Order: sequence, then C-alpha cells, then structure tokens
Amino acid sequence: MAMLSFERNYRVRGGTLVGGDLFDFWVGPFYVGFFGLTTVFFTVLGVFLILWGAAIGPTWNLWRINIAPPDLSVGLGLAPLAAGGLWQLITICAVGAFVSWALRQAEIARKLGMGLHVSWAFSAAVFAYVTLVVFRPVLLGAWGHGFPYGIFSHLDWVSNTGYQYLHFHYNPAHMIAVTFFFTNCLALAMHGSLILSVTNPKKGEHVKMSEHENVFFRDLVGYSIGALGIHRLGVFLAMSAAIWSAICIVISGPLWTRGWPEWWSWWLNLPIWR
Ligand code: UQ1
Repeated sequence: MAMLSFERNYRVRGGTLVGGDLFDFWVGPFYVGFFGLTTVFFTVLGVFLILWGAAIGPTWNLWRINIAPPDLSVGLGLAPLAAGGLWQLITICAVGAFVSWALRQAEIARKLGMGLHVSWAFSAAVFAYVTLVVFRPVLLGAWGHGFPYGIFSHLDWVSNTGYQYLHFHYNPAHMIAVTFFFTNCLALAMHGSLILSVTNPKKGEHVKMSEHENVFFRDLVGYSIGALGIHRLGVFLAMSAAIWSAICIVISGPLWTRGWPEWWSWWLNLPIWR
C-alpha cells in the first residue's frame, strides 16, 4: 500500500492504552495496537459463529437467515448453542469488537495528540446497540428480549415490539430521537452542499472560503453558525439521535408497559381542562 511521504512523519510511537510498545506497529496502512488484534479476534469469531448459525438453520437465503436469542423461559441464563447460545456468543463478540474499535480510535487519537471526539461519537452508536441487546433484556429479566440477528427477522422484531406498545410514534423519547435524526439529515445536507458549492467550482473559477459561506447563510436566514459551530452541531445532533434512541427503547417495558398513546393521558388529565 502506497504511503504519502508526509504520512511517515505521523507514524509516531506511544499513545497506547494497553500493551505499551508491544503492539505499537502498522500493517500496511493500518495501525494495529492491542485493540486492533482484539477487534480482529472478535470479528472473525463472531462471523464464524454467524456462519455456524446459518449452517444449522433452514435457509441460506441472505434475507431470511436468522439467529434468534434464547426463549424467554431461559431468563438471564445460558442457552444451548442451537437454541440461543450462538446469539449470546455473537452478542459478546459484537460488543467486544465494537468496544475494541472505539478503544483503537482512542489510541490513534492519543498517538496523534488529537481529541477523543471520534471515539465518543462512535460510542453513542455502540451504547444504543448495547441498550437493545444487553441493558433492556437484563432489566426485563430475559435475553429473549434482545433482537434476532437476521435481515427480515430484525425488521419483524422492530415491527412486533412497536405494536406491543400500540403505536410507538407516541413514545416521547422516540419523538425526540426521530427529530434528531431528521435535523441531523438537514444539517449534513446543508453543510455538505455548502462546502461543495464553494470548494468545487466550475472550471476556471476560484474556490471560495469561509467569508462566502458565512455571507450566504447571513443573506439567507440572518445567521451563520460558523465553520467550527456546524461541526459541533453535527456531532451533537448525531450523538443525540443515538442516545435518545437508546432511551426510547429502554423505557419501553422497564418503565412503561402499556400502549404509548395512553402515556399522554397526563396531558388530557391536566386540571386546566376541567
Ligand atoms: C453555517 O452557518 C456554516 O458556517 C459558515 C457552515 O460552515 C461551513 C455550514 O456548513 C452551515 C450549514 C451553516 C448554516 C447552519 C445554520 C444552523 C444556520
């Protein structure tokens, strides 16, 4: 893999969290580190277990392969491999790989003297996943409350879980999460289009910079959030979307067991309507 001449200057020793200098090396373009090895370990083992689950299942149709969590009757115990045990091991591998990846991001950032923003942002998504397959099942007392690993099967799980609470769009935390997803989409569309509009001009025209960006939005809406601000806003919106997603599912069951539309009766029962 070709390496640009200046990149060699960034291949500095140190910043590791575990292992000292032992795993402080590169393979081609990739930094390895202790967590590079654990990422590969958990990923390879997890993929192998998924293939095992597919092999003992009824189909190789990619849409229909399904590796289900244990039956609810197993509670928080260990299940036989073919009856949810594979799901449990795959979940351990997934969490192991995701956490390893976040820590590898942290080691690379430390090595380069950068902030840990990427690690934290990625961790918000990992937190949402762990909430679905660990925190909520533990709070409800059974691994069977986790979602199944399969394309159609996890969609069915989302649909069934939604209908279990009658109409999931009335979940106030779900409303907030969806609003963050949409606003995040708006912000990235505005930012991406703005940057392209100034840095990718027609042949023969000059690239424009922050003054044009600022003036465009001041002309349009009377306000420019600025070059640093738009990225702060972006990380805030994206992390908020993931965190409110985790909140909206973890309160469904552990905190509120009835239909979500019924939750709003506090509003209908306000004394001001009487
Ligand atoms: C913005 O104001 C700005 O600062 C110049 C950007 O940075 C390049 C942007 O990408 C965007 C999208 C805006 C406009 C955003 C708001 C919230 C007015």
